[in-house]
Amino acid sequence: MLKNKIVFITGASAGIGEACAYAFAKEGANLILTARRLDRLQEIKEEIEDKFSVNVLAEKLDISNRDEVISVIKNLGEQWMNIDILVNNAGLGRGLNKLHEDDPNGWDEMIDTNVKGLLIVTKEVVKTMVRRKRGHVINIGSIAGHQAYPGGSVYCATKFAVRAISDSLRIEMLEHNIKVSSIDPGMVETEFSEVRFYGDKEKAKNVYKGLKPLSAEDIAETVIFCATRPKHVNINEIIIMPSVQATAMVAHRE
Ligand code: 8X3
Repeated sequence: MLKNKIVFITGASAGIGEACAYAFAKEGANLILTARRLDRLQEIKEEIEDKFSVNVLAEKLDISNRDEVISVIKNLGEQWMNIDILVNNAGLGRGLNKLHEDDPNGWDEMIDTNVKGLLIVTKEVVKTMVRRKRGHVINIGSIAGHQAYPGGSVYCATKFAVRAISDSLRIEMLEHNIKVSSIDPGMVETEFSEVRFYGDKEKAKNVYKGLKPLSAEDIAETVIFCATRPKHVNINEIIIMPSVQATAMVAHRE
């Protein structure tokens, strides 16, 4: 079902994005992998092309740079322009501080990437899907788009925004035969916490202490599930949590 499809993935150099790249390649899809770290993307490209007989295009892209997004998508060329599936995965958290003690620079990073970046990538890719009257947008949201928690005002706000964007877009796309899904995980062990705590590995490790979090592969599997439903079926939204986590703030640790 995914064989020879073209899948565009943001934030593909690590974590959920990278796991999605391997999962789609395993199904025979061709991949446009984008991220800021081109060296990491090149390694992933080589390994995937080695292992699976699919084509991979690696593009350096910072989705918070609007001009860069427009230019990369505009210049994809004949072979790559007919994108079937967009996985909006790139995103980050910065800090877990009370609003009145927080660094506004982190707010800019989160809003510029998680919201404005996702918007411009979606606009540019969806334009091409609307022309072809086919496509599927899969957004990686978060439990933080359903529940606010202390220290999460801006991160949660960005993920509430992603949820609103998915819901609006789904309505707009009905007449264009384009599906919109959102996958909203709880704790997934990736570089997420390390980035959130500005490289503090100890703090990051503590987030997952005493419990088994989701893996990036668990989420990639869910993305593939959404992408392989029959034409008349759409998964609007999936909230996926580790079995030992009930809400954004409540988890059982051994
Ligand atoms: C990340 C999950 O619970 O740290 O999106 O907000 S959480």
